Amino acid sequence: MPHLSPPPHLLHLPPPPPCRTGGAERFEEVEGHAVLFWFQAYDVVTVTPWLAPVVWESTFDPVLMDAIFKPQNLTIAATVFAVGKYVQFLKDFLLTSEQFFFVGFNVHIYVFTDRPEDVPKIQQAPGRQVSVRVVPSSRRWQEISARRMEMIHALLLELSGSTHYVFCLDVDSKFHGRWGPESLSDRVAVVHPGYYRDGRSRFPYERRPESRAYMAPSDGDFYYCGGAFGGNVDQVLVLTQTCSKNFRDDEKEGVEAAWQEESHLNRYFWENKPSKVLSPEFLWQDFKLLNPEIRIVRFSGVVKNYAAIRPNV
Ligand code: UD2
Repeated sequence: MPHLSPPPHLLHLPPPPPCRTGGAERFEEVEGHAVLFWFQAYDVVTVTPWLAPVVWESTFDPVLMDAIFKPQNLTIAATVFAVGKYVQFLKDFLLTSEQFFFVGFNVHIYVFTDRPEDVPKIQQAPGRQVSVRVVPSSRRWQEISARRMEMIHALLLELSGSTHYVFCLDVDSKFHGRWGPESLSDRVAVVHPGYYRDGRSRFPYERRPESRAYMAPSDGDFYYCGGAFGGNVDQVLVLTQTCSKNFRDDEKEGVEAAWQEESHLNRYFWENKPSKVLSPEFLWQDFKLLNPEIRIVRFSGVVKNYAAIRPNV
């Protein structure tokens, strides 16, 4: 946020109603004027029971984070799959990543697609690049979604030693706000925006014991999304190897977990706790109304017509 000097036209909003949770004042720029806003503070979890931070707006100082991490000359990879008609989402994904995703860092985006000729060329800042990897088409969306883990694993075997961190992201999404080094850690999970207010009995984990993604009713911390996860390259190598092996072993026994790799990811993070958890600011969904505790949307899934874009329904 830009530093604002004392405002000539200060709009001081009326004091907030009494509340138990408290709040904070903050200047924000609105149409060239500094406006003093009152932010209601809502109770959110900012640290897990195993002492991993949960990253929300105002739990970190972005200027300080950049000052610490930029001199380290890190390389950050991102993987994104755009198979079949999903290639149409690439342009917005790539353009908005330029604006918001690790700005000022070395960023290498790996696009996995069966339509390399349709990958848009975008202008990138120095230190940023896009590479295309050709993958087979598929007649089942479940297979595209599920096979991502093994293809990411193969890529990471190449990147280990030269790339520090990787994030694996859904393509049908856009960046809307800063996503920077505050997200870096060994194992990084994002809390699913659809379930973060629910108790674990409502989480859509795989509930059949015959699957390797099985979660018993008493198991589970958060429900994490498959559309964004990451961490240190060597840690994500282990994660993708484990999840893809479990998926394949299930498949040999005729089992497909309820939410494919997302189910296996949730099982993995139950056994191997994330060292950092990102709040749903890091993967929201455009169709959802904003809840008051979501003060910034950094990355969000676009509204899509599944029947029109998936190879099967
Ligand atoms: C959710 C998850 C997704 C995955 C899926 C279940 C979130 C926000 N999304 O998304 O990560 O776990 O459930 O498997 O957590 N894709 C293609 N071509 C296709 C179909 C899929 O490229 O024809 C890729 C693409 O990168 C897409 C991703 O797979 O973003 C996930 O597929 P989806 O977006 O159709 O799945 P969705 O919305 O149910």
